[in-house]
Amino acid sequence: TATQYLADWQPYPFNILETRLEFDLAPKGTKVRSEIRLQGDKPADLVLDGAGLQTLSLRIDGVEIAETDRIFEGERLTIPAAALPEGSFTFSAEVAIDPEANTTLEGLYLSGGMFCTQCEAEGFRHITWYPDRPDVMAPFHVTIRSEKPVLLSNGNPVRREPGLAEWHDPWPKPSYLFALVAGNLVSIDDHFTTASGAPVDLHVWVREGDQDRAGYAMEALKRSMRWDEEVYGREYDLEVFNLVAVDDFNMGAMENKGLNIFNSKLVLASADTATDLDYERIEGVIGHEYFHNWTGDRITCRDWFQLCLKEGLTVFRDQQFTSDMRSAAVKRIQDVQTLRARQFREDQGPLSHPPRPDHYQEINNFYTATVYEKGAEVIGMLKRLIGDAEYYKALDLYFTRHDGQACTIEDWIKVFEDATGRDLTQFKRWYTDAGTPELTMSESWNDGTLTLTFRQDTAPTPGQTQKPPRVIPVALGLISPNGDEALPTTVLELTETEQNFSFHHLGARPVVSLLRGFSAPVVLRREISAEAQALLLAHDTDSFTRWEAGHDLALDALIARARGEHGGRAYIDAIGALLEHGAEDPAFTALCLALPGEEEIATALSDRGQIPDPDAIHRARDGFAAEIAATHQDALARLYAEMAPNGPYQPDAEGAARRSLRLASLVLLSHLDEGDRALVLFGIAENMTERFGALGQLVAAGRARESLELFRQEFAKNRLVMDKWFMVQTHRASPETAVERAAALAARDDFDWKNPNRFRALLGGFAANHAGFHRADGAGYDFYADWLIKLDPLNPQTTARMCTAFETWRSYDAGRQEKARAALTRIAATPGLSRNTSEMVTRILA
Ligand code: BAL
Ligand code: ZN
Repeated sequence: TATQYLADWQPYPFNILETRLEFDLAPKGTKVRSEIRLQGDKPADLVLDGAGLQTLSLRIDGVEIAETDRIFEGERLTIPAAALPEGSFTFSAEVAIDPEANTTLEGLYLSGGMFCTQCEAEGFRHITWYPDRPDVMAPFHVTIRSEKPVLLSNGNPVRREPGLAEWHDPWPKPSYLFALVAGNLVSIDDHFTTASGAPVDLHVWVREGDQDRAGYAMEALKRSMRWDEEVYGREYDLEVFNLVAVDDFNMGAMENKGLNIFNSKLVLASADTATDLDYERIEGVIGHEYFHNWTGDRITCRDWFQLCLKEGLTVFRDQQFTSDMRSAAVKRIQDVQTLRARQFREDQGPLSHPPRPDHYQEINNFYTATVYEKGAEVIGMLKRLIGDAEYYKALDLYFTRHDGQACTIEDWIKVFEDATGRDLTQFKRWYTDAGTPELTMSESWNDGTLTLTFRQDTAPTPGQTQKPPRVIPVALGLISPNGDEALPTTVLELTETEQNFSFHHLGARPVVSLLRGFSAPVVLRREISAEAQALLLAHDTDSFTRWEAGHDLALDALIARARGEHGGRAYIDAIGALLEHGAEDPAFTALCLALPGEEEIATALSDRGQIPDPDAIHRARDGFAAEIAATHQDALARLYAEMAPNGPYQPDAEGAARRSLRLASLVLLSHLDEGDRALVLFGIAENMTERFGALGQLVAAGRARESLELFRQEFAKNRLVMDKWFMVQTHRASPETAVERAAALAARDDFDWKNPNRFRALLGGFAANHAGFHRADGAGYDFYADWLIKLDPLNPQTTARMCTAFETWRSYDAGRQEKARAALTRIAATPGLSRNTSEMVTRILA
């Protein structure tokens, strides 16, 4: 398979003045007519992308192109320069495509009878011949003919009559931002007036019957629009904004210009069907897609190697948005948890790559935690280094300088250099170098002076052996033994492999509160006593490092216990103090009560040079939870009762905080009462958050049979809730029974495995069942591999992404490794395996 290299990028030799598309929609035979007006400065071949198209006609300025002037090669059509007029000309094509047969969910396809599209990254070539690359931008004019009542495309509506709609998008855009929707949809409607007074019609389109679950999405959209005006000075730029919920979707959502398409799970919510986490994600992703209007659509990427230019920045913006709408402290802790669980895992394994990769085989395999979440962390570091005022100055320059362009990371860095006068050459390594730096800190104390020595090391990653030092902003503070803050947050800027910093005139030796706010995506190594951690947990002024201190105490205890040693007294004592005032900051208390997951414990053991035993880890975690609960049962029971609903359900941060503490208490108490409380809560809960939380405990306790059946009967017709039903069973089943449970669920008629949400619910839930997936006899690997092999011919994108379940396989013992390797090898050897999955499995096995 051909590898694409960043170094090979060449500008497209033509400008596109306008793209006109006409669709005659039919499930089996959709006709697409295109007219592309091009202009070139000098003679060049016209190279177009197309895949799976039935080509009916190809013309230049209305004249059919001679057979000898159509050179088809793979997914590429070349018309030699000699066959093209000089200056400007029109290329037109007529093709037929088959949306009904399109199971890949890229290009034009059908979801529940509705036509919809997904073109990022390279889906447009499945619709018609086109320069399907992000740096070729054009205004689009789209005509749709169909009997479906709702016909949508990008931009503003220009004509509507029975069976026909015409849309014009004045903003030049690349093909990946094209979208079309045609279906039996209903909308909820609202309005927004931009800061400069322009009216915008807002519509959220859903299937009949789903309207009452779309209101939250609309409110989140309006909050996003206002926020981007207030914080970034960015206004919306069309007369209408359409947002459509689709049931079959590979991604979470897509930022097509003026016509965002969403996985329905990120739109539809009501108190009795969605959890607090669902609501928070809906708000965050609605914000994310909306913010792309400027960071992605108005300014896009020159090529797909630059994906993090739009994704890292837009994730950073959606994180800021959620912090402003909810609790910044909670959001930061959650984001770091996700970063470590997904991005660190990726960056420390065979799939490690820089946020700006320099080669790939299949771009869809690079919509990764590194491009997204690490891409956002890198911007957070920049902002911390230069300060807020300079950051927004640089962003203003970015928007004015690059509006309407397709840009690179170099353009982005240059904007910051020009706005601040800094040289960011070394900082840029965060974009080009893979791997998570390890930051080791040691301390020496001498007569009132504390000297900190930092050392940074990054292990080699695939294809990159040399790891020169990076710029690392280390935010720290000092906490005196009496709990007072001896030094408020200070940012040290590390630039060398090893560096010292001294702090003088200190009374007593303080404890270093290190990496406040998680100021850089690094793995920290330091010696710190349990007493010092307890001091930080009790007194640190930074909520992240405060949480981290408790988390590290818990992790140390779990590591010891997984090795068969004793441990955990320090955490149990420290938590006792925290619980006394637990109700004052319920969300924070809940985060401190949540024990590190089994996967995280396994990673921590590997980091310390040990081979993780999934079964021992599972037992250790269970045993520790039971001990914590036994010690603190009165306090936990009191919090559980105190955090009961005090009014009707509101999906806001305050309500979510109370419910999170109620459930965190329940999780621990369930280790003592064998699920008695969970059973009661399941029966009385009036919102999905509590209900689903209780159900999870019942499954884990092996007492869920009746509750699961009640739940299924109530929600059998609600696909999103039934996804939860599948997921909770594979995720929370006991490790010994997880494979059998998953297999039984997979055999059900309502396991609609072609629907990505349902597939991810069952298989993704199963892969997250650490000890179940990594069962010693390899049954988990085999089961999972069988399903990947089955899905691949239909949906290569989702299959490839789910291969990441295997990315840690080399951390385990020889027996498990052998079985994982066999499963991976079996996938790799499958005849006709997609390029997507083939690339992933090859990299994982390498
Ligand atoms: N651009 C793909 C979906 C997203 O990141 O918003
Ligand atoms: Zn995005």
